[in-house]
Amino acid sequence: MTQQRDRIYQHAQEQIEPFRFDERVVKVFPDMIQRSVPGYLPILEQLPLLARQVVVPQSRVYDLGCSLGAATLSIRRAIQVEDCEIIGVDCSEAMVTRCREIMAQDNSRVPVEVVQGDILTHPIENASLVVMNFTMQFISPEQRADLVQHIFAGLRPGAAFVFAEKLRFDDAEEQHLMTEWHHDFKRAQGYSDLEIAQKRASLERVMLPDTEAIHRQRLQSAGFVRISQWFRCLNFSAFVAFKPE
Ligand code: GEK
Repeated sequence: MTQQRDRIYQHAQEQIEPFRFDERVVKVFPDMIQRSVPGYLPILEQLPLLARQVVVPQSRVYDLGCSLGAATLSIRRAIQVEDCEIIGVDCSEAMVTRCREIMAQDNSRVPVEVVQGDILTHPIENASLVVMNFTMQFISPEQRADLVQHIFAGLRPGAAFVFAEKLRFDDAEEQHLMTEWHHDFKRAQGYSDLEIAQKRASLERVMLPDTEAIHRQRLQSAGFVRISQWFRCLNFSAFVAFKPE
């Protein structure tokens, strides 16, 4: 399948429907996420460094909200130890169907299972690494603490939880500045003002970013230590946190 350009919001729509990860989005997803999320590719490029450090033999890696498996692939190609498996979980049927095809076309030796399921309830066991890129922001805020505790419980001692998110800022001026810069980034990627405005409206009640302080607090409450912001580009950031040994 050739990669299609995202033109979903190109024409004025009378009514903007809430954003959904459906067939239409799946078709353009790699282009959409790369042109919308500053730092998306650098984050994927850095994941192998972490994976090589933390993934141990006879353990599992989870990619929660895996979409088309970009993080899964980046880790799959990096793992050098024996007897590991990667489990990608996503609730969108369209994403999971396409992700399975992509995984089947990749000939790396680490087995991958792509599961259609809810990350809030899908079991996490014997994990040396859990990755959750740009997905917490789509989980209802009152369920996020339980999700982080669920991840913590499924990690082995010393294992890592890596996640990337869009950030929100308490300071109105900083929020405004980051939003403007993000929109400039999208313009530079070829999105029109109409596309930016309509996509923003579609995500309004669907994607709810947290502040960095809230993320840190939630990780600490769950028991994580050595919490680090390992990547930041404008209002997008990635964190790593470890379960104590
Ligand atoms: C990437 N990580 O390319 N359970 C399972 N999946 C969910 C849930 C849920 N409760 N809620 C949302 N999703 C990917 C990008 S996209 C982020 C992740 C974005 C899934 C949803 O179906 C979608 O595929 C993914 O989380 C979020 O690195 O598009 O901005």
